[in-house]
Amino acid sequence: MTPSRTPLRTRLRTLLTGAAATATTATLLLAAPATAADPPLRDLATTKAKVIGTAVTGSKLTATYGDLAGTQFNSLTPGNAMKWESVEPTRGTYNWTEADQIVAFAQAHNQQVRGHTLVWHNQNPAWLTNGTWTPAQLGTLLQDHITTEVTRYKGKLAAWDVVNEPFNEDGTYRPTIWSDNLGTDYIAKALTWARAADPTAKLYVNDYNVEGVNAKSTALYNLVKSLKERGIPIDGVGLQAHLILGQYPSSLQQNIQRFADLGVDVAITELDIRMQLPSTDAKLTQQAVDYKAVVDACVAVTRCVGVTVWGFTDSDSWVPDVFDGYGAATPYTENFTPKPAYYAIAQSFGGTPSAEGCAATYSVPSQWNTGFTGQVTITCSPGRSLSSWKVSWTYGAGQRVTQAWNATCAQAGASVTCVNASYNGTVPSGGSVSFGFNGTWSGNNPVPTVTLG
Ligand code: 9MR
Repeated sequence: MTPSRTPLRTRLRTLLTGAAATATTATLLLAAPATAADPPLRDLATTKAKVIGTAVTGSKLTATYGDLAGTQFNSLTPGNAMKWESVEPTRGTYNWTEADQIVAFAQAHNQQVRGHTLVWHNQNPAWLTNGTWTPAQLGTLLQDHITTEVTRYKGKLAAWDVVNEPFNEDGTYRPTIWSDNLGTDYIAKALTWARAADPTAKLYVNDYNVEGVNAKSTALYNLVKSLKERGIPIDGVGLQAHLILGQYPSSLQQNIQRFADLGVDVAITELDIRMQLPSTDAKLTQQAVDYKAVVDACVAVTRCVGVTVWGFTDSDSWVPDVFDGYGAATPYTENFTPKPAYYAIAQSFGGTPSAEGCAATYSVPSQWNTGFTGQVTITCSPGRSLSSWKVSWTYGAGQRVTQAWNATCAQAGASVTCVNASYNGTVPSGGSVSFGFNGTWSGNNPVPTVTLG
């Protein structure tokens, strides 16, 4: 079949059937988002016995943000909602609204929840940090806080980040309101109180810059070792993984393995990989390599339970607020387009790499008694491109392609295969290419599933 202009007869029919045709196209485009991997990340992760999680903001869990959070991930971490300043802004007055909302959303979507976080030096309520307390009073306040919050969600959470960020970079204990007043054994106490309030939640110590083997991660290792020797309840370590483009810690898998060998689980709890803005195709490609390396390391170690990204879209990331000129750290753009990093995660969990980041959609712009005009659009995400393409589908109701333009199509039985013309094989990063065809139908004209590859 040779490329040609749309015949006059077809154009007239397009005009005549315009309203119905527009509706058909709109429906098809809505029903067939060109941007999601198939299957979703959570299904892929499950095949590797891992969880894929994201930090979320409760108020955003509607529309596209809610759809993606619910369908792509099987674990949620409240980004801020369970922190002490959020749940007890005034002494004795609790606000569980956002935390409850996130837990309810997770239950409705068959997701785990990681509680975050019970003991930290940040995001404590002003009444606590500005108060004057004896060590004994602080101990009681902390015990009450842990007991109240853990009891509220007893049996509902998979895990708690009980203690957050206890170490300095050199592996010494960070001076905080807790270590200064209660000594470093506040960690053992916090874990013991959490276990008493919910015997089923896995209890973690969580920190950043502990992804590779270094002084800080060795301090965490020694802490866990001594807690276990003392019989203090400790189930896992959280490696936050707030990384910088191109600075993947090459000893990550070895580090995960040494904690596993100690007898605790490991979770990547806050993964993001920031870059200097603006993002470019080259940076997004490097970011995908880095994301894949992190997820691969988790997949390689049985006791690594999974990976949580710290916000799944760039519009919900802490990075631009804190690192001037940096951003684009998550797997989705601000407009919810999956980035190469998204497809890299999918690939780590066993997704197919072919044409990843590009997708084809089939629509029927016009249709009349025995004929129709079809259109296929191939779209690539930012950072992904094609230099040639082949699209195929199988008709389910006896349709036949009679003529195509901007592609060379062949039909054998019900199977149609179309390849690019000499002049339109390139689908640019973030761009699209379309081709059209005329066909015949009778009875009905269902939309086939289209494969790009
Ligand atoms: O994502 C959180 C952001 O909205 C808050 O402003 C910030 C305040 O400290 O905390 C962010 O989350 C942090 C997490 O709780 C612990 N590890 C570092 C995260 C990024 O700062």
